[in-house]
Amino acid sequence: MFRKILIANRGEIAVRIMRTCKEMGIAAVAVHSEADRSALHVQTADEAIFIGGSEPRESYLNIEKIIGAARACGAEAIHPGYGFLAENGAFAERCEAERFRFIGPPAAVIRSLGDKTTARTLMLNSAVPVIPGMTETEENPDNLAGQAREIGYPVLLKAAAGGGGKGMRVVSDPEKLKDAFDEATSEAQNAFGNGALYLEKYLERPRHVEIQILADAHGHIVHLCERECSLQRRHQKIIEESPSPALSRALREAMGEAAVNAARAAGYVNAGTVEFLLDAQGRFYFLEVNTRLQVEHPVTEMVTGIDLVREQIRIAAGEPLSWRQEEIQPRGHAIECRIYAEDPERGFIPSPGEILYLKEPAGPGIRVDSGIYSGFTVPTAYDPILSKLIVHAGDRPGAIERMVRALSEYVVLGVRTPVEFLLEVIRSDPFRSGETHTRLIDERFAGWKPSMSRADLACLAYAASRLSPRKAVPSGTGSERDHFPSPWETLGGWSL
Ligand code: MV4
Repeated sequence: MFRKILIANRGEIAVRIMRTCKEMGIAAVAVHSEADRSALHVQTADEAIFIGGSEPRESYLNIEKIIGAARACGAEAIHPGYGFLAENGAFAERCEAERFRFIGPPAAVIRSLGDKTTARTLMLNSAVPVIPGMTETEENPDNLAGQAREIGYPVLLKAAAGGGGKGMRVVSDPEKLKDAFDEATSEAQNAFGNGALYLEKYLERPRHVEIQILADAHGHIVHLCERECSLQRRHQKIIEESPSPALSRALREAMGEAAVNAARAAGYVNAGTVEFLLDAQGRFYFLEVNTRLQVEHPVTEMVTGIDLVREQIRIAAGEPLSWRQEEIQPRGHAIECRIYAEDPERGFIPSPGEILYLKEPAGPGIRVDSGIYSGFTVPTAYDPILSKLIVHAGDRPGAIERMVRALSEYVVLGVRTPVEFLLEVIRSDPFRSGETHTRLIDERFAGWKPSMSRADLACLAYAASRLSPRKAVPSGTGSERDHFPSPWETLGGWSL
């Protein structure tokens, strides 16, 4: 087993990975940027290495800096977390070339699954149901009209290098095909440096159901059931759960088997997620494979009792899977809410800044994967995720009650969060009845307003900061020790 792992990431996921390293007796090394000098992942690590400026390109996205840090500390393996370099084939390749074990799939697998048309072709050849559509990209929009007619309108233009909804356009009639193509191709070119597009049949209001898989280097593959991720806002997942309220035991088994076939077809090794769209008739279709640990992995950990990071590390070290398929039985129900520094009153724009006061929920069946503490300044340079709140209970109604309690206990002052919004969604009738689909949030909760005014919240933040104990001040920053900025200074953009 490895003695030392470098974690090429930041925030809550870096802290999460370090926790498993500790339990396994493996030293965990953090890397950090300028903006993250006092970040929680730096304080949690056994060792921390400064790798550069706050801009991701200068630090967390910089392959040379990461490799240099791994060399400097003598790490044997690198865990990429999610985002940043996690699905970068060149990075995985470089790790292997430098003799660091990459904790993820082989570079060639990352590359082939990263190309959506290649992935579709792989699945078509392996008894995995695929959304009707093309398996080659098309450069000339004039050549698409015939394909679109064959597939049948409405069709969806997608970027071959895509994911996350960028470079995607729904086209409902032939007249609009050319304009949609021009928009989508330039969006894809800007986002991925690759404007190649293809067409799929557009499924209306599908559910997004994904299957977690684990594959070891000895040809064993298991699935860890599904996560229901249908509640999204503009392609950003906000609530995830397992099991999915939409799956029967038979459908779970069929989708699990399809996911294992998909992994086998791709030559997959390590943890991965096979995404499917599920239509109202219970038909499911392959969407894509995510070749990383996902943000929402904890709901799977809660219902299966399996530590996915531990399995990732064991697999990367060449050990066989710890579990046979028959041993993996989901128990109870888990729900995750993502807590971002974002302003629900202003279209969920990022709301970075100093955490003036923090009280995280606790108690039976509650897990908080957090990357912050009271006194930490959430940087502007990165995705503003603060934490994930995960609850586990015997059944779905129990998990909903528990999530209501947990969200009600959660207090974050100094930055805006969606806690109140999430409470309203979790308590809503469509959520309670499990009628979740990918457009529910945009259709039912558009124009939502918080009950408390910004001025009231600012007063609360001020009072809380006077009542709270001294803020944690990281060592080595003595000059800041005597300065306790008042909330009126640090509330920055807040207008009273
Ligand atoms: C689709 C679709 C409907 N039909 N493909 C959005 C992100 C990208 N990875 C795939 N996405 C979709 N692909 C076909 N053929 C609808 C979506 C989609 C969606 C998918 C999952 C979760 C939320 C979504 C929200 C809007 C659209």
